[in-house]
Amino acid sequence: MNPLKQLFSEKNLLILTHQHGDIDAIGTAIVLAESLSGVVKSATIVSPSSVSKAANQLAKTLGYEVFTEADLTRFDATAMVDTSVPDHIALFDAAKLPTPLAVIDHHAPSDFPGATIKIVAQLPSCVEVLLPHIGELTRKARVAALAAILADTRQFNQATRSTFEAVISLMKDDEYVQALNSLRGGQDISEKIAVLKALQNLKLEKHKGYLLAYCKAGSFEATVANQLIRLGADVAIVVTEKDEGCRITGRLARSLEGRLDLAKEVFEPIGRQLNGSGGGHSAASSANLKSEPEKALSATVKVINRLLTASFRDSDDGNVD
Ligand SMILES: [Mn+2]
Repeated sequence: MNPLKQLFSEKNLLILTHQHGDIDAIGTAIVLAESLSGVVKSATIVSPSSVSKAANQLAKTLGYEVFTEADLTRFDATAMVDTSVPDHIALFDAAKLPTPLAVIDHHAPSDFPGATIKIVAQLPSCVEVLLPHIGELTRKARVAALAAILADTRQFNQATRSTFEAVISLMKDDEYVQALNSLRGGQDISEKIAVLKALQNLKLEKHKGYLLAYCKAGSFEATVANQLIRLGADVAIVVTEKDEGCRITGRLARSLEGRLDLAKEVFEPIGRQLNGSGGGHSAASSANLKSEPEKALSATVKVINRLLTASFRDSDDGNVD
């Protein structure tokens, strides 16, 4: 029996994602729930505070309900997916999560505390970390896994050779088409408005042929940043105001891969500098900060300017009007 099945045998399992669970987080949760069916007593997927519309849509299509709160006393085991730091689980206290606790994650650094088992690797999507640790997959699990990979690799933009190998093993029948369909129609009008309105205050800078695009958005900072990359930016930085500060998110195009690490060089230092925490991946990273959004944006842009200027010494830089 594999370690996850052994750990969770006969348990009432809480599968917890980061707050506002996205398609990769919820997709991974579904793959796990499917693979433990018949092993656990019950499996409940919880995305603290809220769940993204697209992820909720995927869950519904596959017959799963995603809860946004939970009574912890109902569970006697936890699987934490796609979450590297305890302050990304909002209303929950990491120290009070039911044990045994398995942490399944693809962030760096991943230091979620109290893990009984840690299944962590730096791969483009969280579901790719889980796949080698579970057996034969159901059709639902294959659709969920493909959707998670499509979403977190930004439709294969961040894919590696092993991503494609995983994808091939997941395609048996019409799973890929189902996964693509499940991603469509997930964006609601408020998300589209957030993207289009954010473009009104978009700023652009050029560093040796690379374009840095940044702006403030009302909401959906990750979607806005992804769209800026699609439109041609090499780096996109987007900030939104939150209750006690702001959330700032960055995305990198493949053109700068290996030359800039958003998590290590930008958002982790910014997190320390501006009373918050930052992390993620080299090409997709974010920070929650107790700081004015404008201040956070200009501090982040300054760090990136410095890094880009340092690695590409030539002139021909500056604002683009
Ligand atoms: Mn993820």
